[in-house]
Amino acid sequence: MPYICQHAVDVARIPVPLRTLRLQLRFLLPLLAALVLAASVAVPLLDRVTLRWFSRDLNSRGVLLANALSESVADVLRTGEPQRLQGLFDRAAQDERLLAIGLCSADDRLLQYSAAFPRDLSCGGLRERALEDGPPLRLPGGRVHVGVHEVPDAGGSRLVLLHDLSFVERRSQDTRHYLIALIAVLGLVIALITMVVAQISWRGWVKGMRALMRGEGLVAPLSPLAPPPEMAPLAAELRARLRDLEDEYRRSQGPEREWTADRLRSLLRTQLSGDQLIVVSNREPYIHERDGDQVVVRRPASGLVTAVEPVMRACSGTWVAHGSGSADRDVVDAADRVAVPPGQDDYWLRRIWMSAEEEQGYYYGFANEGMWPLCHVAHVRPVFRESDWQAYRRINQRFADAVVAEARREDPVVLVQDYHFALLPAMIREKLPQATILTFWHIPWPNPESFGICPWRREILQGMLGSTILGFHTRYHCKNFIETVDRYLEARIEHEHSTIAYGGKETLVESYPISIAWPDDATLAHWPSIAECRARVIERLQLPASACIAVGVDRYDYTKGILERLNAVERLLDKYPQWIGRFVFVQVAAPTRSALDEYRNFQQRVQATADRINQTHGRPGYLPVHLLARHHESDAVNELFRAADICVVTSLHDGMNLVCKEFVAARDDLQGVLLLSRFAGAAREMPEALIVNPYHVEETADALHRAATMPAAEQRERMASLRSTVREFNVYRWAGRMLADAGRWRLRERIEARVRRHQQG
Ligand code: ADQ
Repeated sequence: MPYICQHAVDVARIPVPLRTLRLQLRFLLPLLAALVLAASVAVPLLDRVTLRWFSRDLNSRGVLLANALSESVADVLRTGEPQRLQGLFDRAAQDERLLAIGLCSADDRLLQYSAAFPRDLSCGGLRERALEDGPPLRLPGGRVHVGVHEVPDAGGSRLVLLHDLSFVERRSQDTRHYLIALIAVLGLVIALITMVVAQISWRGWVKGMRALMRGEGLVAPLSPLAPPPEMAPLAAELRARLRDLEDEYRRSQGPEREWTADRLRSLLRTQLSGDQLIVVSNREPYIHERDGDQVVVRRPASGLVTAVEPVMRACSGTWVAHGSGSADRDVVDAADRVAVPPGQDDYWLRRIWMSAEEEQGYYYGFANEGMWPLCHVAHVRPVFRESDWQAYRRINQRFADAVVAEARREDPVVLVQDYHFALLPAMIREKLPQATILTFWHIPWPNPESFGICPWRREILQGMLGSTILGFHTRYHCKNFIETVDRYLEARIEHEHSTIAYGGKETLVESYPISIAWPDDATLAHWPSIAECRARVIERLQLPASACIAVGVDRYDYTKGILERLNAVERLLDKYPQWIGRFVFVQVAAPTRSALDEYRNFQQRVQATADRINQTHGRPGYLPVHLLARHHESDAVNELFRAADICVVTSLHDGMNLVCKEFVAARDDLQGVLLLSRFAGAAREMPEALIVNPYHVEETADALHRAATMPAAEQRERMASLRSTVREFNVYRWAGRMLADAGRWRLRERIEARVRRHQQG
């Protein structure tokens, strides 16, 4: 996350006093500007008001003077000797403010005036100016106020008083100085108060921010460390930002660098260093079987084991699983453990025992007659028996106890695998509240309506929500799960971040598309050539030399669409008879859950269909369908993939499907065509395959024909693209992304715990 680090460094580099000053300047500069503005408006206003006041004052004085002189003026006018007024006018003009005085007749003749009266002023002009109440008169000596006052009882004659306004200017200047000084002092006081308040609130803010950055109150909105109310919006914002960054980081963990076993190991060293890893699955990765007096080790045919085994080998730890082999008890130590893979001893396998009755209820009953058809839309009704449910709970508890017993510390990383252990996460969480529990659901998750028919739907959801991280193959399965929780539990869901808060704990629901380990150079060096593989398969199965070979490799399960693909093969031979004698379909079907009626019936139907096709279209030396209903070693499966022209994956519903990825990995010659069901999770990652609806026999038959006739160049183009996808989106990436998310989660929880300790201490 270079972006945040860079940002944090920039801020931190600015010294604290400088930062405070910068903040205060942000307050002070606008304040200063406001004060200057106030002064520039107030001073001229003040000038105008002062002038008006003094004008009014001078007018009143003028009226008083006119009244006082009225008798003398009337007397003088009566005698017709206006020069007698000269002495009176000169005395009156000695007043400091009165500049000059004059007497105008009713017809605007200047009758008498004091010495300083400007001679160029006319009585009419002065009267009009006084009437208009205009601005002061500007004379060479300065501004002058003109007052014209009628003298009572003097035949309409008027006294003209010219007042010197320089004293007004002097006073107004004084007032201006006082005002500016006042504004400046006021500004200083406000600035001072602002600085003090800013200082105090900055410190408080910084303290609050530091607390938030330490995680106090950020951790969870309901935690006792919740931030003070004023910080709450900021905390929420920060929390959201952190989540966004986490999401961004998660997304950025994409295609940039190839995931390898080494990279996964280094991730474990850096992000989960010293942490204990425990895997829980029903199926064990190695089965010890008795064969006469010998003990042989077998690898089960399971997508889950195929995916998790490389992770375990990369990071050691303990794998807890059901000990199902006939010699399993003979090889374990006193703690029911055996080191595997045999001869390499990379990790421990801890075996859990169960009686046949318990296995019947937990595994065959609830898991495979209940959960499996419930989660797969394959039109097989789930069966829910109370006794199966009780066995399922009991066995989940037994596995939980084993995990607790295997835990060397209180916070191991536990990888819970699949639908056999829906209750396990909450059971582990109860005993090891600090454990990081990653549950991966290898099969699809249905929509809420379909899941709603399960009588123990709430218990199952509650059990799964004991997980820290809950993984599915696709976003679509995540969405279905979140909607199911929304429908049946009172939980707080954050769709944006794909989290569910339930019972005070949060679960991240995320998609992690599973894959295979991409073959390394050493593995490739041991593979026989394509031609050799083809020759061996042709020889072993007695196929025509020029046969077009299509293969299917599956567990013998009704969800895999084996019946549908046989129907499509039959239709191909009917519709395109040119293929009879040349097109061969080889189905490898590993027996699975044969104790269940549904499976036995299905396997019989498949066998009958294969027989029918062979009877209808077979010839001496040619069988269109080869049904090999037995387990094959991985080398044999690989040989078949390399010999084939077409690989057919027609699952009716599949979480992911690894067979299609194994086929692609096997074809380093860039030849071969993949036919892939649109109902397999893998279809979302592999659009270069021929995508089919397996329920549509005609469409699938046509796709087989198209695959069989596809030009080599087109095959190369499609295969090259498929190979680059599978190579990049390999199993180490699947595990790496999940474990990296777990690492980040643990880091977050450690910080929370530290903050809590810090608060309590
Ligand atoms: P499965 O339903 O077991 O897995 P899948 O993903 O196809 O299905 O894996 C089957 C594995 O078994 C492959 O590795 C295949 O090579 C191997 N296999 C099949 N038939 C075999 C045979 N006859 N002999 C030997 N090996 C055989 C579940 C989900 C899938 C999901 C995986 C992994 O149902 O959707 O892809 O888990 O999450």
